[in-house]
Amino acid sequence: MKKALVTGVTGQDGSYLAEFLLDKGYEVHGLIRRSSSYNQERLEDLLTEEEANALLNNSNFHLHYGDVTDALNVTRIISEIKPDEIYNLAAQSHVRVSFDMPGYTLDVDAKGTLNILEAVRILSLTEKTRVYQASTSELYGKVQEVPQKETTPFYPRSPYGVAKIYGFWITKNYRESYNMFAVNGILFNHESERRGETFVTRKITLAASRIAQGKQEKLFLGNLNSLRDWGYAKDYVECMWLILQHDKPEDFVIATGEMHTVREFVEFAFKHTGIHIEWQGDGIDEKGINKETGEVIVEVDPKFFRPAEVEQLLGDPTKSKTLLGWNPTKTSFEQLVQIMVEADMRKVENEEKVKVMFD
Ligand code: NAP
Ligand code: G4F
Repeated sequence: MKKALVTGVTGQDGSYLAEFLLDKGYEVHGLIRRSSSYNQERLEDLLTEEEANALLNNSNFHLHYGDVTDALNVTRIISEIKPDEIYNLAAQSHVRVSFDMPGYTLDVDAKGTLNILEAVRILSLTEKTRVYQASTSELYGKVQEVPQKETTPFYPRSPYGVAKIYGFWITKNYRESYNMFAVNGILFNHESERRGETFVTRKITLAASRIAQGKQEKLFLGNLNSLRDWGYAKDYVECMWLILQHDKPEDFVIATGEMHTVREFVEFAFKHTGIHIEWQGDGIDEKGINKETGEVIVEVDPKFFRPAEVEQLLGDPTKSKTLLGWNPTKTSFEQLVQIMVEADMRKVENEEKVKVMFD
């Protein structure tokens, strides 16, 4: 039985990956942080009762308290498990928040990655343990080429992107220096019903569901023109695994090859709740109006603008399609929006009216 260690197991991708690996027959070890409030919802509440029982009562699933910034702790856990595969998904993953917390983002996203690679080296596991690093399309930032592929030069635009660029290169450097199977998945945005509530897609699907059910009045957003290549997280975790099963350690772009604006995402999400949006005005005065009632339900709030923006991201998945046999469009953009809205319509049914939205 293969053993895998997943850091960031309580996050969107970590929770899907843990399920995926358990289904493949792996013994899965997850790293969780101590928190004053409960942080295991994605491993429990967001799943159906059947799925949650299957995951939490699975004798092949083990949770370890830890933090990737704590090198001693990470080294001890790796020395006890001696995993065949490590998926380093732990990160301060919010781009706007990284402008508020650049130092912390550096510690987790850059030094955290080094701590894992160093532990594998110090413990003489370089021949046994394969390491997957969660790299990101944010590395391309101010894009130098459209679409972006494995050879496109990087130009990060946030403390998050800059910290992740260290993660990318240190992974490649350990591969080249110590002959390790250490690889980067350069993943473009991927979303799901488990997406964190302050990322734009989930913020939109939750708000659209609440507005449709009379539990929220308006949705405030930042840059509506921003373009993203959005895929479905459940499809993307399969690719993380495929990258580690490949015969050669190589870096891969994972994307759909299609991009949409934030504005389009808003239109599709509301459409699935039965509300049709009409846009009026420009720039910070642009408003989304409910066509049937004439009410303003979407407005722009400059507080959600970023000091430096990534205006567009579009990935070229040719390499992963050809070498890994991965299907980038298993779930279409419209299906993704529908899955998220349907889940949030069910979720908000039992909610009280929202009092205040800070983010
Ligand atoms: P997410 O939902 O924000 O999850 C992040 C996970 O990292 C959570 O489990 C979090 O724990 C954990 N974590 C944060 N700081 C940690 C620390 N210091 N030590 C240990 N664990 C820590 O992110 P995601 O969307 O699943 O993304 C997974 C990874 O892929 C991240 O590295 C992200 O940067 C990268 N990525 C994501 C996308 C995307 O579109 N989703 C695209 C490209 C790359 P808590 O639950 O305790 O906060
Ligand atoms: O959903 P977002 O916050 O995701 P972003 O910044 O693209 O980052 C995500 O994808 C990366 C991969 O490319 C990951 F590496 C990263 O960890 C994360 O998962 O914002 C998407 C776009 C941005 O251009 C943002 O300016 O939506 C725009 N936006 C407009 N209004 C908003 C809002 N973003 C957020 N979070 N909140 C808004 O109100």
